[in-house]
This record gives sequence, structure tokens and C-alpha cells, in this order.
Amino acid sequence: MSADYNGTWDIVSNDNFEGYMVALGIDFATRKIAGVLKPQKVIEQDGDCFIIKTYSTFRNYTCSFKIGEEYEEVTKGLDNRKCQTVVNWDNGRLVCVQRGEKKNRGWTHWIEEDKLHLELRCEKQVCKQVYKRSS
Ligand code: ECB
Repeated sequence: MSADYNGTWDIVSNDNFEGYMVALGIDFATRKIAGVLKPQKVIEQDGDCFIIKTYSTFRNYTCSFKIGEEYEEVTKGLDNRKCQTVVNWDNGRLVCVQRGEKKNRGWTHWIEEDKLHLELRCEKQVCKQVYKRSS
């Protein structure tokens, strides 16, 4: 089962982003800046093809993928690592596995009551973000 993620989404909560960044080896000064950002997601979905843009006043990040097709992701401007990344559907959830140097790395998106949820995982750390539709 798939779902429609199209839209512009503004962050409303961001739990344990600090732990996630520590797990990724992000330096102290960068974490202090990144930790107070209010990122926005712009998601363009055409069936199984996605472009997810994450915007902030500090840095932006874009990834694009097709469901089930593994690709090499370079997390440029984030932790600058290479991952073998694949995203699959799981009952309307988008489940991403980022295989590489870091164990247990990936993320999951889902929509619940018109809120966009995102769980970001790295090693033993889980960051939980919630976004609302932008007005
Ligand atoms: C791009 C906004 C945040 C910029 C933070 C800058 C430096 C911190 C460095 C690394 C922290 C690791 C991740 C940053 C958090 C969010 C960016 C995108 C996370 C992500 O992988 O989102 C997925 C799922 O929506 C699509 O790329």
C-alpha cells in the first residue's frame, strides 16, 4: 500500500536530534547550530518516484529515489558519508535503509492525522520529528 506525501511541511517537534547527530559524528559547533533549526520538507511524489528537499537557514539537503531501487547516497552537507540507500513501502510508510559505515542507519516516514512523521535512526539513537502542512 502506498500513500501521498506531496506537499510542504513545517517542523513542529524534534526529539533527540542531538543524539542522532552525535551518533553521526557531527562536531559540537555544528550541532549547536543545527539543533535550533526549524527545517521544512518539500516532497514531490510521482507514484514510486520521490524528491525530498529539506530546507533550513543553515543548509539544505535533497535526495531523490525510486521505491525499491538501491542507489549511492552522498549525505553532502550533513555527515558527508556514502551510503547504499534503498527505500521501500511498508503499509504506506516509507522505510529507508542507509547501508554504510554506520550501523542501523535509516529513516521511516509516515502520515497520521495530516501530520508527517519522521524517525531518523543511527546506531542506538532515534530522532523523532513531526511536521505539519505549511499554510
Ligand atoms: C538540512 C537541514 C539540517 C541541516 C543540519 C546541518 C548539519 C548537521 C549534520 C548532520 C545531521 C544529520 C542530518 C540532518 C537532519 C536532517 C536532514 C535530512 C535528514 C534526512 O535524511 O531526511 C530524509 C527523510 O526526509 C530525506 O533526505
